[in-house]
Amino acid sequence: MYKHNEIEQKWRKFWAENKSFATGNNSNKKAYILDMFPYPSGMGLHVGHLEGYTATDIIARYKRLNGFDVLHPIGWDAFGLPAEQYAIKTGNDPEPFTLKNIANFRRQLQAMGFSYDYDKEVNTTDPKFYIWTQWIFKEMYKQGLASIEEIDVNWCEGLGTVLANEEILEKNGIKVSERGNFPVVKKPMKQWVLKITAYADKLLEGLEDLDWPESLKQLQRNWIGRSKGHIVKWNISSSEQQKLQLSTFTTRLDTIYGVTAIVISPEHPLLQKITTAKYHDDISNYLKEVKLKNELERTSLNKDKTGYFTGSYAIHPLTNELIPIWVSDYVLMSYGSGAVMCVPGHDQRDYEFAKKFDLRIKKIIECDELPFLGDGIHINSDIANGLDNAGAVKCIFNELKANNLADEKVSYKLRDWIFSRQRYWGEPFPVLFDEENNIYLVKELVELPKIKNIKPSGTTSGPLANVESWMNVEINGKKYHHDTNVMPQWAGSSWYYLAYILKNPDGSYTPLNSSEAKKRFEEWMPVDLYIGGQEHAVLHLLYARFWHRFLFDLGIVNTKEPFTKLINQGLIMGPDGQKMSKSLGNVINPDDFILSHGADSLRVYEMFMGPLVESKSWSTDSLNGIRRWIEKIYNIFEYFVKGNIDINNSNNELISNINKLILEVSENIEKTKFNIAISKMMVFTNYLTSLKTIPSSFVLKQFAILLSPFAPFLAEELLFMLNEKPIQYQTWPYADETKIIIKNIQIGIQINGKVRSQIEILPNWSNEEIIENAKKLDNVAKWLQGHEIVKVIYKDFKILNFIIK
Ligand code: ANZ
Repeated sequence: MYKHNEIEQKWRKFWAENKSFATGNNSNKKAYILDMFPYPSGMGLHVGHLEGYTATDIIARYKRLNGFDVLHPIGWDAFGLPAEQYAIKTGNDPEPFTLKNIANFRRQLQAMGFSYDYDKEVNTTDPKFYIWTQWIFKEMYKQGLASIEEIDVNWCEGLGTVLANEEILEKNGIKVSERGNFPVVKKPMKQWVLKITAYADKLLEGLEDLDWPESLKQLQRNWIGRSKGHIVKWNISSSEQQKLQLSTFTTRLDTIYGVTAIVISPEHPLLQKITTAKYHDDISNYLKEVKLKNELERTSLNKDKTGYFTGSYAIHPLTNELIPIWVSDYVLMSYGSGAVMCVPGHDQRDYEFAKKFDLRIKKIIECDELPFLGDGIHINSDIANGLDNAGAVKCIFNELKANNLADEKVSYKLRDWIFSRQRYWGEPFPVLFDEENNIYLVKELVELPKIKNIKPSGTTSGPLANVESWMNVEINGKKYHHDTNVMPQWAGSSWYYLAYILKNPDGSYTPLNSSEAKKRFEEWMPVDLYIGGQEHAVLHLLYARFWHRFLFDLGIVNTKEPFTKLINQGLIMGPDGQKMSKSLGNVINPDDFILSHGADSLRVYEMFMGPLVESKSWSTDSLNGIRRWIEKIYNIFEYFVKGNIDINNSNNELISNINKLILEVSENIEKTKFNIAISKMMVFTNYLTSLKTIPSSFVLKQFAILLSPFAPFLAEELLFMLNEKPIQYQTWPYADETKIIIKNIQIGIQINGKVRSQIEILPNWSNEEIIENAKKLDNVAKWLQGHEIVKVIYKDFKILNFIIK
């Protein structure tokens, strides 16, 4: 009788004792199969983790059986807010809490039979790990990519910290923190900033060759938001003596003859200077109003436009017309130059703005109706008349450039990465400040001090500010202090996939900047397959690509990109079709099902639910069905092994079927179509139940190995029943295609859509052969006689239709 608990326990023990999944080191074929490592929350693993982790595990096991050295590691993204909040709430240290959660996660992963090499386990909160996170930071600092800046940051009072743009959501037009849904406001603060913008082009270009979902690449492109355009410089008329100039950024230089206003951002540094006395009060009231709005509210197309005239005029560089300068919050200071040339005739937002404030609307491109946003023949445009967009841009740019009034410019939506968090549970910065706030890099590890009681320490510094003994350092009589902030959670996850490669069985790490590291990276990088949730489309995946590209530029790693192929697993929804959440009470706990149904059933079920990338709803009924299939496999083996193998009884059909199955399972694993691979195996087991005897156990052995990536515990037990060696000593079965019996295929033949006959064909016939043979059939020839065939419609092995006249 199939007893999953006994079987699973037995093989779990065997694998651990034998280090069955140790990273291989004998083959010149290498495969690096990576999961997005989990944040070890107090809740334990959820079924979504298991979906992605089962998928990579199937590939890892398949690759091993195919003679690859496989690196399939796991670790813990263990710094982070929940542990910190828990610690604050309970007055505990986040470290033991985190370690306890990790132990629980590890137990769950082992229960699922994932073939991780636990010697490679990493933990971002381990000083041996984060000394290298700090090292990368220091290298960035040396290269001018990390600096302290006073900037408008996203301040979240509820969390007591600054957040990156990527950590903020818009809910009903209000900015809130992704974690906890607390309101977020803008506030100037001194922060560490990483210049990811310096890598914008490299990050864009690097996307091209990646085997990633196109939609995900597009998300990253949009996030980087590269626009090629022009800066136009406008002299301000009232300021001849001061020679004030204002720059606008435009992607439509061709429309410059349609400009009827200049609109600047409320944060523009020239605003005060150019506002005339008459408009002063209006504008200072307006600025107060604007402070309360967020970016989305400001720039949405359908939001009512607001703004004020400043009282000043700019001189049109080509026509010398006086152009009124307005201020409006639909212009953002953080993009382009913080000022736009307003072309109401040919831009939607400018049109709405002009309508609201009665500005002139000029038509400068041939069209029926304004606003017209497309390309066309330019009119009312003096030197650009008769030209299209490209021609007009060129001729206008040459004219302006000659007078030094325009430049080419590329703008990015991407902002630099704010890298300070006012928290405790993170990597400390490896720096010291002297009393003049000069920065010194610390050569050694800067270890996070233990604190008894984590308390936020106000608005500009983190809880570390409370630890005076750690904060203040005296070296050779000179006083220094540490940074009160720590790094964001994204730091460790930006390079952890390299840390696995550096991790040694004795727990040490080979130095990231050593020649040994370089050699190992050359062996293992890039990651061949990375599977994880869609929620990391821009955050983690952009940061990790940035750090990796930086390490490439330093000569540390040998590839420009870290992750060659990436798959986003689909969401597993609750039984009610809704996203699982505590509040809906539809969360499925894997622990319960491992006990009741077994890990193998759970693995196979999650892979059988549907295509990996699609979202699907949980159904315990279907899980029961899978459990019955798993049990059936066990029973089939037991039946044959107990005396129903008859060597005198050859069966070509069985041999054909298993060889066909080997082809199908291999192909569908390669294509990550695991649900299809499983259904093929189901068809085969149904066939097996129809047999009284089989000629040898060889077929059973082959089947057990095919099953092993999906249901590894059962597969080990089946091999054991057959007296065969465990999986780690086996190889993937070879499909002997000469043994596959090809059955003829029937196709219906239609004449003008009416079925008139049918034909039996062989799968290797060409389309021409099929059509020619069909025409010769009596029942077809009869109908075709005396008619002209105007069209032949043939759908692969399904239908053949002659259209005749
Ligand atoms: C004149 C113009 C005429 C524009 C026209 C568009 C159409 P993308 O493509 O997203 O880069 N713009 C420039 N800086 C801005 C800022 N700080 N805040 C808000 N809008 C700004 O958009 C570039 C266009 O967005 C620029 O081209 C500018 O409007 C506006 F028929 O200039 B355009």
